[in-house]
Amino acid sequence: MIVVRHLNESWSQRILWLLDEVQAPYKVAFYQRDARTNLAPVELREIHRKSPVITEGDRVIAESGAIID
Ligand SMILES: N[C@@H](CCC(=O)N[C@@H](CS)C(=O)NCC(=O)O)C(=O)O
Repeated sequence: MIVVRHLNESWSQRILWLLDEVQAPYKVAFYQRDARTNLAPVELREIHRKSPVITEGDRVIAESGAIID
């Protein structure tokens, strides 16, 4: 199943909207920006440097355009 690695206040919100629109099954893993730097936490950066990113098993897909395609 697709897991949306969702960073608060980020473009990954668009991926949640898209998956809802196409009624695709997915789960959400939530990540919070660092309160001081506003950067993504290390747990997310270990998967990919930027949000949005989705995973499905071992596959990692980053970049909004690639995810939407
Ligand atoms: N070109 C990328 C842009 C990704 C991007 O700028 N992500 C920002 C949030 S919208 C981010 O991950 N910021 C947290 C950080 O840099 O640590 C895309 O469209 O996916």
